[in-house]
Amino acid sequence: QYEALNLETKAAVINHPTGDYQFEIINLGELHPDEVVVKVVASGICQSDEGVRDGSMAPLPAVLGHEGAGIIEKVGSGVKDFKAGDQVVMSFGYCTVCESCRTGQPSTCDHYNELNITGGEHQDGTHRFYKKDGTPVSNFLNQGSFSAYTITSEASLIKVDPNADLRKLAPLGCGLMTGFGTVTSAMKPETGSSIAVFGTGAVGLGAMMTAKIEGCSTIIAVDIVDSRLELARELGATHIINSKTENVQERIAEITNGKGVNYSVDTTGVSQVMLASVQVLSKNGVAVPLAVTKNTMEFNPLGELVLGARKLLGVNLGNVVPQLAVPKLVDYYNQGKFPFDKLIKYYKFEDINRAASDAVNGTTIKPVMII
Ligand code: CXF
Ligand code: ZN
Repeated sequence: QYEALNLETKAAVINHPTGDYQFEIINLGELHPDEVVVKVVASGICQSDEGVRDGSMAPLPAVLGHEGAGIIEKVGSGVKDFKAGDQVVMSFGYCTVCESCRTGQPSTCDHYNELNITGGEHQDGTHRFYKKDGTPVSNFLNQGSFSAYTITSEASLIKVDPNADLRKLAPLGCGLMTGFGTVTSAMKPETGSSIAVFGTGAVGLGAMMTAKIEGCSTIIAVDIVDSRLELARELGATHIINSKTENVQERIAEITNGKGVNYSVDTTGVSQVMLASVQVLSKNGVAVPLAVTKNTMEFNPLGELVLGARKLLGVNLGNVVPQLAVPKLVDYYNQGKFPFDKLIKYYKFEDINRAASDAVNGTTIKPVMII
């Protein structure tokens, strides 16, 4: 029915819950009118790729990866703003026509889940990837960037400079953008505000670099690894707290003259830490829990939220329009204000299993694979 591509690709496939990435040659499906084929140049690994390796979101077998960048190989018949040869960063997918999409809030698109979370099956039942025996293979966040070639839709593409270094820009489409947007779109801090960031991964550090740009004057990094806290300080934290050796509540009270922080972000997903991120808030403070976790946060709303008029805010992917956010991050990077390259360590695609375990145990903040 649609355009057959007859294109095969080398992909890192998850076949079994929490199993290793296994390299396989698989086929690309048909190209729908709003879609493009991207020759993937590089892909970051995001913690949520690791979180869904158990098949809890995209059903297995799956090609994960959702921080890809590459070169457009071919465009579908309905693609308007891109052509073969364009350099692109990829982000999440959205329908472009629902009310959320039309009002600049694509991360709450009516079709967000079916486009991004549940494996990328089209409404007509077709898939982006197939095994040689015809078994459909899921993608994740409309990308499946752990593959030499992938199919995505026009809405997931952000055009970047033809001379840009795609290996560096690849990770901008998820974690860093989430940290950035959480501050600029959801918190919108007044100049001179205070913010505490729990966890110094790409999301947390992205939030801290952005808090500095936005004029927050107290930026508190909380983690359990001293070397990461030092990096946080280098990237904008005015105070660092090692929660293994220090009492976080007491230290934050001390730093804020007993008031608490105006804003907090949790990127750890650890129950007590998520709770602490609410408890350190000032009156009218805003906490944003960002981790992809199954853990719960249990608290008494009267004590923690009502008295004090605090807010707990859900923010998906920074509540941004990726086509606006990513170019802004590139500009900030070029101005030296968002030095996210300090988080990156490059790996060969063949070393994806090592790169993923380095991300999970924290030895690498942002692994980027050269595909
Ligand atoms: C996540 C947010 C929750 C659903 C999956 C994707 N964001 C980035 O990794
Ligand atoms: Zn992600």
